[in-house]
Amino acid sequence: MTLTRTLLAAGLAAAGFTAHATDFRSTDIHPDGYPTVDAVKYMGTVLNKLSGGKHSVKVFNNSALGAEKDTIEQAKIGAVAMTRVNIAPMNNICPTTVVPTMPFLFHSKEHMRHVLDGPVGEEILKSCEAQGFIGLAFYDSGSRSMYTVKKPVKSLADMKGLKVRVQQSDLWVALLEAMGANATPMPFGEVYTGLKTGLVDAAENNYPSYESSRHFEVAKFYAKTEHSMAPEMLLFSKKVWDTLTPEDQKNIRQAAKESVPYMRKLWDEREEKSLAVVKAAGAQINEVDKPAFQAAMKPVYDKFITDPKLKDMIKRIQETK
Ligand code: GTR
Repeated sequence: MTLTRTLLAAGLAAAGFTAHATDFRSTDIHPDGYPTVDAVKYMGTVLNKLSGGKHSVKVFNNSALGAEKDTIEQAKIGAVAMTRVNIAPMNNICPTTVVPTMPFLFHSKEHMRHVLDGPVGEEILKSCEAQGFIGLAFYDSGSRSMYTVKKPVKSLADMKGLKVRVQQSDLWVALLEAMGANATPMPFGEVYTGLKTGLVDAAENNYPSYESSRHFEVAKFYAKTEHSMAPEMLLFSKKVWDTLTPEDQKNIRQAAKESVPYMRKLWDEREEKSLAVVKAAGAQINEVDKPAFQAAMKPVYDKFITDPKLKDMIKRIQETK
């Protein structure tokens, strides 16, 4: 065996793929019971049935295998078979993923689901193949809003000079800068301490992550900017994929597809539950002057949506009811 083949074989064995193994290893940064974690477990159950017991999925959640940037790398080299990440850390890797990340693009949860279930969603999933990832599905991630430690954000002016943690994506840095803030990219697992020690003044996320990470304990002002509905992605390592039979691949795609409505149900329930938890703990939630935030996003579109293909995708999304 050549060195590359030996390394690949080791990687595939680590990914849970050997002649006898049944479990594909999948990663997630979220804790037990988080909708993304439970949805991938469910996918494993479906896959087990479809494959007559040949394959299933084992989820390593709670950042057991590292932060999202690391697990994306692991999936790329085939050290894990699957990773569930937000679309943001894929922005610098797979260009079309900037599209559903764009600020104020979707006008409702239904609009977002409809688009991602349709041809635009399919095209984005498919386009990541060239970078070594089989896009299996999008999962919900609600809408992301700003939360601050010291004082509430009510208008765009309140963003000026605020040090805001962002996901590790150039688009996210530009987005916050367009709001007048100073963007600080860092992994999710470091945000709690970052907020507590004053390294950052603010972060942004949906209710379930604001709650499960306990960020609400250190940043109690939650301003409903609802600036992005950047979804979650379920990615399969192309390295591992290419070793599977067409039948295996079909089953995996099918199981992932079936986990989407399951995830959405969990998501809707969790959004309500998380909102109740943070409110009961004293989080103060306020509305913002949204049109001002929206208007400030033009430079972000001008900078990131220059490619005609991406322009066309944005147009098709805007035209989708
Ligand atoms: C959450 C998302 C994670 C991660 C996190 C973050 O909403 O589910 O995958 O992206 O946000 O802000 O890093």
